[in-house]
Amino acid sequence: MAAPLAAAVLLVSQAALPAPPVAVVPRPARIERAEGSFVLGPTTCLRADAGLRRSAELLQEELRRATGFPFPFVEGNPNDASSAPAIRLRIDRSLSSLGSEGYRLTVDPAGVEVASSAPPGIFYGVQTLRQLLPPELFRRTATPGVRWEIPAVRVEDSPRFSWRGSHLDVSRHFMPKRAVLDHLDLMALHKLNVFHWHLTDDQGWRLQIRKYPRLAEVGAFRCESPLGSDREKGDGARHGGFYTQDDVREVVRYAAERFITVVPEIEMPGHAQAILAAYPELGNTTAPVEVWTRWGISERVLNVDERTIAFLTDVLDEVVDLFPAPYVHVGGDEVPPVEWEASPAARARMREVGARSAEELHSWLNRRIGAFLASRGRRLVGWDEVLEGGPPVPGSVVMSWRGTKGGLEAARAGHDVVMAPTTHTYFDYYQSKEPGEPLAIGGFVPLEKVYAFEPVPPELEGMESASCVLGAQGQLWTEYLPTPEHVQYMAWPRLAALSEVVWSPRELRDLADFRARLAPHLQRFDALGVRYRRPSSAP
Ligand code: TNX
Repeated sequence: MAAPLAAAVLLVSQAALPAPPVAVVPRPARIERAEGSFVLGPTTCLRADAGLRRSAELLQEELRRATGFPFPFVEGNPNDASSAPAIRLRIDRSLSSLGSEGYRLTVDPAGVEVASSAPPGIFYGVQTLRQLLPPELFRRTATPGVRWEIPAVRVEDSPRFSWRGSHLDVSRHFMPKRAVLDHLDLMALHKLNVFHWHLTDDQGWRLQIRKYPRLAEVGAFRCESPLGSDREKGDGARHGGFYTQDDVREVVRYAAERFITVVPEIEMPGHAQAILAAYPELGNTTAPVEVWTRWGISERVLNVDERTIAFLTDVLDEVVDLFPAPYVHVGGDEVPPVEWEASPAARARMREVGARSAEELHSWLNRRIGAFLASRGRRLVGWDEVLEGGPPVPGSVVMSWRGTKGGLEAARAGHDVVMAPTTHTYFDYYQSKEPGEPLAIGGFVPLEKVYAFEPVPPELEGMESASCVLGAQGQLWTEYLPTPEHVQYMAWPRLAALSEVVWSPRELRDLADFRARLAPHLQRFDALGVRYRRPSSAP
């Protein structure tokens, strides 16, 4: 694009102005500054190829809101060089070497072009573009007096990993749908593409299931929660909530518009006390059971009768109907063997299936469920315990949370792996040792530690099995995160650091550079009203 004369003149007159900062998070693989800038104005229009309409509309809505300019769509051949200044979104098959998520973004004084071989790349190019604009872009009304200047750049970018995840536990504390949608928006801004939705646990079942209405009616509410860090005392306050199937469909569609896959987690056979409160016949004993009012690991687990397996597959049938993702997470972590070892029925089941221990029985259950999911065209995802007691169903994905050891072992055995170790990716852990930090579950995962995380273990470097590491994700367990604001405080900016770990080339990772970009990035959070934690040592 050649600079029209007017723009060139403007360039000269701008020479004295400080250049707008270029601070994109996650850091693009290649970004070069060029001379000058493009300034949005009342005549700027939008051009988008067919098939990019929704991405173009999302951009249009935001630009209109923030600038007050109309940004009309101009149809027609996107290659025809019209004189109107434009932001152009264009499919360009010649960029296929960047992959479907890669893009090229060119800003020069005549306009903006986002090009990619596929729609996801266009979306990510737009995310970069948003961050090249002044932070007032992220306000909900127009800010008078802002100069909507975009520095001239040429960006070529594509992600390092395909699984760039954010996990959110909505069981320990229910998060309203609004908060989930807000979280998806923030994920999109950081080019994160997998939302791992932890929907069920001992303390609450959050998903309407038509065949088993008591799961939501009974399982979604508990009579109280633990009081602060006190293990004995309760707060006496009823807590709960669930998502209707219509809510879920909305969230899934909202995510899909932002190229985010929603992976639901339905925990079994442990972390299932809320199921037992609703349907006690699925348990191992007749002892009364309620939706749990304490944190920790409950010994109450599901039994492994055929009737229970039928219940689970019925539930999963509704789940696969709601979630088009190729993956379903079935938990599998922290299953105390106490009840199975004491239960004559469970012991008989062990003999019947040839399991020599509770661990092997659990592995047998995983394979049954994994085979069922495969029959529905889905892959099982499980926490790294699924490696114990026997091999998981081929095609399973292992989520390595107790360090990266399980992930390493799984990758060596040829399973795909997502790294989610407590050491670097548990964002329910403390992020600072400063006094006044709100109560957290424990641990210490400061921003720098997240930033330093390397998803590929050194043992796999240069090996073929390194490609089994699909990526990594940050965990937001909510025992001590009672509100959406508190979730944001724990998530940001640590999740921004993680976005760089999973998106940017490894050799470009540079903490000082990240910190320098974080300062302007936090202004975006300020404009959005995100309740992030301001890093103490940030400039
Ligand atoms: C361990 S990670 C759990 C969760 C807790 C979390 C708290 C995992 C698979 N299980 O149930 O919420 O620690 O940090």
